[in-house]
Amino acid sequence: MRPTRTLMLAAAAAVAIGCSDNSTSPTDGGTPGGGGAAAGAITVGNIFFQSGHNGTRNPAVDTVAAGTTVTWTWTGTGSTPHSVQSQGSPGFTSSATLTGEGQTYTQIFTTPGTYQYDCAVHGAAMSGTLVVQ
Ligand SMILES: [Cu+2]
Repeated sequence: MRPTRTLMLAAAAAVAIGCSDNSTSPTDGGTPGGGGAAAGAITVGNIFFQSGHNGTRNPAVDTVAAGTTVTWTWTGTGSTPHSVQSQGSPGFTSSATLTGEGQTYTQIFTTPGTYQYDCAVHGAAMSGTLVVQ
């Protein structure tokens, strides 16, 4: 009885080690560097847009599936106003000019296309590209 139980414990330990080895390699893929946030989370900073998903900045370049809710969040902007301003075609509804930590602007993108945006206050000094597919 006792030897059998010891063997089973050894086998269980081996399985656990195998699992932890596998978990050290990322499985989500396509997330080089960056904050690791879900696709569609974008930081509005001084003076940049930055993808929360892959870390790209000026332009922040994000690729999302059609139907994704995209959220821009004002982060560390202090008293400096910014906006999310659609540029060119296809376009989307631009935000108001907002000031203050933690402000957010959300849009749901349902139509595939490449959307360009900047900031109405800072123009091309802040830029982003959203690829909806
Ligand atoms: Cu700005």
